[in-house]
Amino acid sequence: MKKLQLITTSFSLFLFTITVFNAQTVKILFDATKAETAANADWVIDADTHNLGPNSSGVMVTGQGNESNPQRYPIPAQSGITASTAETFWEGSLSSWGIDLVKKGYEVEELPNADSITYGNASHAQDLSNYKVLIIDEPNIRFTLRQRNAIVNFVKNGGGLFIISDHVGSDRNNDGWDSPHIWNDLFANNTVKVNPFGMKFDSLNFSGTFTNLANIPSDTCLHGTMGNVTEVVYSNGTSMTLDRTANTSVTGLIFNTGYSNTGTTGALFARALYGSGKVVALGDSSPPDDGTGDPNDALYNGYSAEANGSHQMLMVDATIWLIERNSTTTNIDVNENIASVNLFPNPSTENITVRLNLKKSMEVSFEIVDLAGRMITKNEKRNFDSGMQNQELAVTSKGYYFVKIISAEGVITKPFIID
Ligand SMILES: [Ca+2]
Ligand SMILES: [Ca+2]
Ligand SMILES: [Ca+2]
Repeated sequence: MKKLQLITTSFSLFLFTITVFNAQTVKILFDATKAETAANADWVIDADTHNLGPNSSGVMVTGQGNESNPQRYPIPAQSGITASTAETFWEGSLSSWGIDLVKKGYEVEELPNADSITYGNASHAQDLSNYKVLIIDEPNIRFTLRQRNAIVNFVKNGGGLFIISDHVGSDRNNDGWDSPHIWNDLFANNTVKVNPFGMKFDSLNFSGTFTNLANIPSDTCLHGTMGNVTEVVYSNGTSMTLDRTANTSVTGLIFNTGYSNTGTTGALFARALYGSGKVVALGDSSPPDDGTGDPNDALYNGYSAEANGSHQMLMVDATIWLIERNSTTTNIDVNENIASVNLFPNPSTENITVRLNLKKSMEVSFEIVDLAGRMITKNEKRNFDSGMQNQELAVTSKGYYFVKIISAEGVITKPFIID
C-alpha cells in the first residue's frame, strides 16, 4: 500500500503541472463578423460599445443602431478571472460560457465585426491558424467561398469548430439568409469537400424539452468534466439530418422525441471528426444564452437556469472535446501503427501497468477516465524511447475505467477493470 500512496501523490503534482501548461497554449475564438448581435441576439462574450446595426444589405455598420460591437480582447482582462468570478465580469450573453472556459484554463478572444475569417493568412493577426477552436453562434451573413474553404480547411488540419444554428426563418439582419441556410451553404458549397461533417440542418422551428440522449457512457460531450448532461431545452430551434456516407464518424448525441437515439434524423446535438479536426453542432442558439448582455436586447438565461444545468455542462464539455486531440471516444486503437498497447494485469486489484511498444521515440501522457467519462487521473507528458516501455498507473477505487495514451500521433484508448 505504501507504494500505491507514493504513486498517487506523484500524480497529484503532475495534474497541477499539466493544467498550468494548457492555460498558456489553447486559444478559443468567438466569431462576431456575421451579425451575431443583430436584433435580440447578443452572441458575444463581451462588448463595451453598442453602436452597430444592419445597413440595407444586412451588413453590421456603426451608426446604424445600438447592437453590441465587441473587441478582440474582452475587458476587463481575463487574467483577472478567478474561480469565483461572476459571468457579469463581461457583458455579452455568452459571457458565462467564455468565463467558464477561462476558468478551465483556456484563453478566449473575439473576432470583431469589422474583421474577417481567414485561414493561412500570415499577415492577419487573428488568422484561424492561431486558434484551437472556432465558435460561431448563429451566423446571420452568408460566408464567402473563401471563408467557407477557410473554415473547412481549419478543421481538416486539426481545428475544432463549434457550430450553432437557430430555427428556420431567423434572419435577424433581414438580408435573406438565416443560420440553417448559411451553415448548409458552407457544407454544400465549399471546394475542399462537399458535406465534410455529414451534417445538414432541417428547415424546422420547434421548442421543447428533450431527454432522448445517445447511450454512450464514454462520450465526454455528454459525460465530461462538468457533469452528466440529461436534457436539452429548445426555444425555437431546428434539428439535423446526419449523413454517414459523407462522414462515417458523425454521431448524434441528443435527439428529438420519437427518433432513434442511434439514428441519423432528428438530431439536436451531434459531433463528427473530419481530417485531423473535430466539429460539434447544435440547432438552437438559446442554450448558450446566459440572459445578461446588451441592455437593449431581450435575453433569456438558458445557460444555467434551464435543463437542470445541462446546457452549461454541454457547452463547456463539448468545447473541451473539440480541444482534445482527434481521437475516437470508443475503444478503437487509432494508432496501432505507431504504438501497440497492452494492459496487465487486467482485471487488476490495484495498479495497472501500461506496456507500450513504440515504433519511434515520442512524448506520451496518460489519462484515466471512468465509465461516465470523468477524469480520474492525468499525468504529464514525458519522452519514451522506441521499443517496449512500461508505465504503472495508480487507481484507488474498484470500477471500470479507460486509459488514454496521448501523443502527438493521436490517442489510444483501452478499457480495464479494478476489482
Ligand atoms: Ca443584439
Ligand atoms: Ca441574415
Ligand atoms: Ca452575460
